[in-house]
Parts: sequence; structure tokens; C-alpha cells
Amino acid sequence: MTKGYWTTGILAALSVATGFLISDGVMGNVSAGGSHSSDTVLSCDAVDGVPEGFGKDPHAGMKRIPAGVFTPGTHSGYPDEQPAGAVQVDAFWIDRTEVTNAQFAAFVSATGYVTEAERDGGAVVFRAPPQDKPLEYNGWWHYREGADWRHPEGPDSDLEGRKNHPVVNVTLADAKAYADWLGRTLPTESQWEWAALGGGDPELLEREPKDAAGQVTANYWQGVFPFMNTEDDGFVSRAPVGCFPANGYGLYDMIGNVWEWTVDPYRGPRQEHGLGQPEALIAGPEQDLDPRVIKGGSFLCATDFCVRYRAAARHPQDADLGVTHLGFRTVLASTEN
Ligand SMILES: [Ca+2]
Ligand SMILES: [Ca+2]
Repeated sequence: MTKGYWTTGILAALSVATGFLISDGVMGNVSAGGSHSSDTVLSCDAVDGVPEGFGKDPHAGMKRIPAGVFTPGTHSGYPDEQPAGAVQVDAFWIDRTEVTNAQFAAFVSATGYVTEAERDGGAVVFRAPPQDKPLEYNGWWHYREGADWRHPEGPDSDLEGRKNHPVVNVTLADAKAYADWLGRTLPTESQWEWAALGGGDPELLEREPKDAAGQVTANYWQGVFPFMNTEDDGFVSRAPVGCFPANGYGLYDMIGNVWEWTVDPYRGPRQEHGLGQPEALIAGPEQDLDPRVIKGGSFLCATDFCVRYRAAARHPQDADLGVTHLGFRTVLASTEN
């Protein structure tokens, strides 16, 4: 089991920005996903968490992403973000938002699926450390018995008023089961990163997500992590999906809110993809418990910590562990390129 090693992944997912190589670009003013599409206005309070046609239309809640060739990664981020060559991405469909509690509830209702956290008894939750005691590194993470997707912060919490929030505390297997139910898959890292760029300038996306007026354009952490969250974006924790401007492809919260699963195993630095095809990195069944690459950062990423609210940022995550800052979205191959 990899759960015994969960601290490794989480520690690194929130690793301090010490030595971070992005220089003056960090505080630049850009949107979370490049230029905004024309149909980006989505009142997140009005979203009930289930897109129109869900369960009937195979593309319900999705956007089609065009095929293209690009070079994942950046020369200005953490060492494991360095580019390793161009990849070709075929056209595909991807969820406009992170999968919501309402969508996951529909899946569970239809299938009787029981998540790993429910079977194993808990998940890892964030809790701000007390300010009157010395800060222990990693002291904000706690394996909480009774925490699962229905009880995000533990047994005393529930989903009341949060049906349009991203589902969390779901493992890779849980996310795959949901995707299977809809006849979909989870994204590769390249698919996810290509979609996150939104047709925008990759370099402009390697900065703190703010617009030209200095307004934050994603749910991340403003202030001093982990003690002071100034909530400039309005959310101390997870936000309903779709509260921030969509990227150029009409996708919400690719940056921030919750990290998102990909199927790619994490093996340190980026690797060259066989024949430029991202699918070449998909792990076989014998590697189901390998750590996977997660993308996009979360509500816990701050300028002084993590700094992974960027399209090129990446991180390992134990495949069989649910965490309160990690969700997912699904993809579907396009029959037309
Ligand atoms: Ca926030
Ligand atoms: Ca996200």
C-alpha cells in the first residue's frame, strides 16, 4: 500500500517556494487561462452542479479541444517542469468544470459505488495549524478517520450547500470508475496541459493568476501560508465550480480550486513521449498504484508556498489516497480532428 507514504507526496505538493526559479514573472498580471472566451459568464451560485443533458448527452458539460502540437513544461518553473520535447495531441472533449459533488452523487446513486476512502476509513484533510505553537512542517495535514467524499473535512462535515463544489477525497480508482460510468477516461498530462493553456501564451500563464486590474482570476491562497488567508478571491477553501473566468477554451478552474488527477505516472522530470504521443506514458495495470501526476494547483497554493497555480506545474500524488485539495475532470476522444 502506498498510503503509508502519503506524507511524501503531500509534502512535496505544498513544498516551499525556496529555490523556486520563476523570477520577476511570478507577480505578473494575467488571467488564469489566457484570453477569455465569449461565453464565460457563469454565475457559480446558480449552478446546481449537474450540466444540462448529464447522463444522456455523451458530451454534456464538456468542451471540444482542438488537436495541436505543443511543448509541455516551462523553463522558468520547478526542476521537474523543464520541457522534454513537443507532443502531438489529438482533438478531445473535456469537462468544462471539475466534477462536482452532484455529478459524483449521481454516479454513486446509479452504481452503488463505494469509494476507497469509505472502504479504508479516511482521507487526508487540511487544517490550519495553531498560531500559538511552533509550526511543524507538514503540520497542516491530518489523516482524518471518517473523511470521504460525502464528509470532506471529516465525519462532522457534509455536503450541505456544496453540491456545486468539486468532489474531493477521491482516489485515482474512484475517478476512473466515475469516468468509466460515463464512457470517458481521465486526461493524460499532455491533454490536461494543452487544455489548460486555452490557446493562450504559455509564458503568460506562468505567473500568479491575476488580471490586468490586479484582480485574482482563480481560487488560490492570498496571504501568508498557512496562517493568514486574506481571501482576496472570496474563498478560504474550495469554491463552487465556475466562479472564476473561463480560459480561452471555455474551461473553468483549470488553475486552482482543486488539483486534478491525470493518468500519467509521475517519474520525476518530464519524459520524452514516444513518437510525440502522450498516450505512450500511460501506465499498465501492474502500475496502478504508482504515484500519478496531478495538475493545476489548489486553493492552498500561495505565492510564498507551492506556487503551482500554473499550467506547466505538476506534482506526484499517491494513487490510492484521497485528499481534500484534489479532484478531477474527465475527457472523451473526439471522432473528428
Ligand atoms: Ca482562495
Ligand atoms: Ca482545478
